[in-house]
Amino acid sequence: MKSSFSLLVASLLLVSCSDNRPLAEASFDVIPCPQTVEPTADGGQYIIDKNTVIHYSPETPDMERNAHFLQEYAQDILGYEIPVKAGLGDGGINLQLLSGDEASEAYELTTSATAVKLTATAPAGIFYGIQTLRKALPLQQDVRVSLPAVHISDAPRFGYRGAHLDCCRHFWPLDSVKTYIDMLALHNINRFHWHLTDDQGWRIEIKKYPGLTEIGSRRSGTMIEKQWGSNDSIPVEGFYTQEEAREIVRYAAERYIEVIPEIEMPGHMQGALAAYPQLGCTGGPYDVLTQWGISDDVLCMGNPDVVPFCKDILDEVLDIFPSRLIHIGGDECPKVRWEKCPKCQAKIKELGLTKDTEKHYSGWEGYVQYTPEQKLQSWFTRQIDEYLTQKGRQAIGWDEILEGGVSENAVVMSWRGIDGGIEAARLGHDVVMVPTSYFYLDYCQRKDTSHEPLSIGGYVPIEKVYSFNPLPEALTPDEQQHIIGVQANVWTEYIASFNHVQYMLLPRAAALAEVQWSQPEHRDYAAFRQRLDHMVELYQLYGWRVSMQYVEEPAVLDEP
Ligand code: TNX
Repeated sequence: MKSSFSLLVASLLLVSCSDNRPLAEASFDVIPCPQTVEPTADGGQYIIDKNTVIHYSPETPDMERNAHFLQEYAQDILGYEIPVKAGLGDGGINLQLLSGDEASEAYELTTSATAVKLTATAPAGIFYGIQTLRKALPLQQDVRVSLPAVHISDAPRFGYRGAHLDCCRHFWPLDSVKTYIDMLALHNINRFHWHLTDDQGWRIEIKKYPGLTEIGSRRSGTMIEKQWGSNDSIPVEGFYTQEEAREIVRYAAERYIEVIPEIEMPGHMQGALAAYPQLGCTGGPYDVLTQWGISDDVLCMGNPDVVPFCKDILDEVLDIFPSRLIHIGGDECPKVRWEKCPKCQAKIKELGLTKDTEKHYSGWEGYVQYTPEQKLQSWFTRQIDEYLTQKGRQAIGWDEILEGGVSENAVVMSWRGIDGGIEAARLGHDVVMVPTSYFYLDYCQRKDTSHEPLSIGGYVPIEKVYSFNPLPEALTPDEQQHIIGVQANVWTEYIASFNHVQYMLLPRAAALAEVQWSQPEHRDYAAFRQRLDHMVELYQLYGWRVSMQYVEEPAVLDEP
């Protein structure tokens, strides 16, 4: 009797330790493609089953959080919980922080019959290794998972891997911004460029100037589709309190994403002018714009209160955002008011600004002689640049900041093609490449737009995003060192729902991720296309909207 009882206990124990669920295969054909994935000699694959534990070491908050991210991803994908334990183990999944370069984003991942070993010298590297594991898992619930025996050694190609979101033309609540950050994290993106101020809405609380949000964050309506002069009369409002912005900074940092705030100056400022009309050349009154496009009304350069106003705003911004780079806009600043404004003209005289005799790069217009007004903008930007430098930060601006002479320390974001980036790199400035024709994700994905949501126009299918070469051949290898990375922008004039944001981002973000992360020798659209199916299924698992252009209307690209 006794022995049959112990037999029963023993067999019950056995049942509880063995896991008879079906076995599904993982695949390391993930996006972005890692640097090297080599099969290991012993051929022993690792099986994730109910005995698997996630171990982590050392017991730092970052590593504990990383372990829980992996647990959460596995739960989402496989439908069961893998326990997490502090301290390394002999077997199971081990997340191990090694001593070494704490700024490195590299990781190594080795699987064997008894263990999965993920090592890095910084928690960020562990996080990217976890993303790779996550994307390798089969999208099947309640299965054991067989991980192929491999050694992966991986690191990003570029240090700046960005994505931008315009929260001014349409306002996105905090939860949507967090989901956006979740989407970036899945793509190993590490910079979130948060476009917070514009003509159509000021979206960040500045305590010294409450009018910026009390008045500047509200517009009375929005033009209907592309009918200029129309107004749907539906009020649009919303802003982030400083506390909420800090919450986003924290949320992003936990995912190894730095938030780079953008405060536009001296143009795209009509939201601010609506509240503080004395800072414009005409004195107003100004409304928060209800139309898209570029306002002629910009900050008055002859008004001595303008630079202190901008510095005060930046003081509060710096307090919220710890990023080294602070985006100060600088784009699309018409000069028509300055040309007529007595105060601006007096300033030009005082500064002795004259039209240049030489020709310089000037965006869409090619090479032109800089005007005194362009130099006036440059005089303004220089002061802001110096101020940020004094505070231990660095200004980044759109490529218009080159016009009239770029200030000493600024980083240039090249959006009007890559020429601004080339020019800036030659001048010794760091550059982020964001050319419209590859990375403006507000542009349409299909040629046949009959079933597409209304968009600003353009044509940027996923194949085009994928085809970008970030290092122009026109630059010498030394100059190429100044290209610190690549970014995509999501401007939201014609994007009024967060589902639509997702649709514009996905799956083009997958192509972006390979441009940013993967080595050029691995860039092969056909192979990427194979990897993409799994990625899209993962998007769908999370309930994110995806464009099917890549299946339904594959693009044939013209020769570059
Ligand atoms: C240009 S990119 C702009 C934005 C618009 C965008 C629309 C840039 C620096 N300025 O204000 O939203 O085009 O694609």
